Amino acid sequence: MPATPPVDLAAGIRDLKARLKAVILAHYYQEGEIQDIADFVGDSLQLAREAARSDAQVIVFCGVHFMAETAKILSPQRPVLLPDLAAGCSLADSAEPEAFRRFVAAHPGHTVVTYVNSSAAVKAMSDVCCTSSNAVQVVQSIPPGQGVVFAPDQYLGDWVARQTGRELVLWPGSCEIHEMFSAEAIAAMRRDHPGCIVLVHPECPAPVRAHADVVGSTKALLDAVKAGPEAATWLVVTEPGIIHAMRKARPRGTFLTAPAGVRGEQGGCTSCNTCPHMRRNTLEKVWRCMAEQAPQVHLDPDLIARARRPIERMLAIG
Ligand code: CIZ
Repeated sequence: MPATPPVDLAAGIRDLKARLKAVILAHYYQEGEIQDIADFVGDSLQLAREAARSDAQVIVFCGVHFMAETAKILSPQRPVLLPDLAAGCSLADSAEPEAFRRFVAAHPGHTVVTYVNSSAAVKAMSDVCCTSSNAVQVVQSIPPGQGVVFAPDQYLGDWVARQTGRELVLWPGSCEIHEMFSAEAIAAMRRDHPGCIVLVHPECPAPVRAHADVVGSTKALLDAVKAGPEAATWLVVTEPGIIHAMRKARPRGTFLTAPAGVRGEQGGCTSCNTCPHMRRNTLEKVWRCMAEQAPQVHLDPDLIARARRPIERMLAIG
């Protein structure tokens, strides 16, 4: 018989957290009310580090499946709860493991750099992982002249190639949210809000990035807001969940969400820029997964061992 959630879900979650000796990790793209009950809020690199370092008995991962898998790979002995197992990722899904195996085989001798937004099976075929926070550093750590395959995000790969001056063989994947932003609509918003500071995630295509004052990972964009003026207007060209942390950092700031739209078209919809996978998690599902200790992420131990090496190599790079 399913348990009945308490009226005060946040208090119920705090109570279960103490009973389970759990740590709650939440990604910046989660709903604000989930970020507010978390012990740590961060990007996938920060959360991977937190998962590895925490001595909690249970990890509750409020994010999408590949992130919870990464936590499980780094902490295989501990249960990793994901409030909704169906919280997937269009980018991770854009690299189907068998097709990826053939792609890697077609580029013998290349170092395979894989964005953590990928399945454990794809990580297991990689030499080193990266996140958007450290992708440039990871590619720079590979000796010049060495061929590099970069997967699965072609736009992040293109940005990294330009930042490093390296030629990268790009897997043609993308994030359905970041790919949707419209360069023309962003230019129009800049005209409507003179002086606004445009923050763009590197998963966006180059014509969108061309409008940016700052290009960077969620953490880098948040750091730019923290270092910026108290009462600026910011145009945020990434999943708008990050605005919760930005508003906390700069309560007098104005945060505008960028419209999504079919690329090349003017205008677009400001709710299409919200990741439907991230938003599958709700406060009630967080409470329920803790109450029932399910659903959990399960991975084959052999896959864990193979997927762990590229993640550890990334963590060692810094
Ligand atoms: O790596 C992550 O956490 C994602 C999905 C975006 C970012 O830039 O932090």
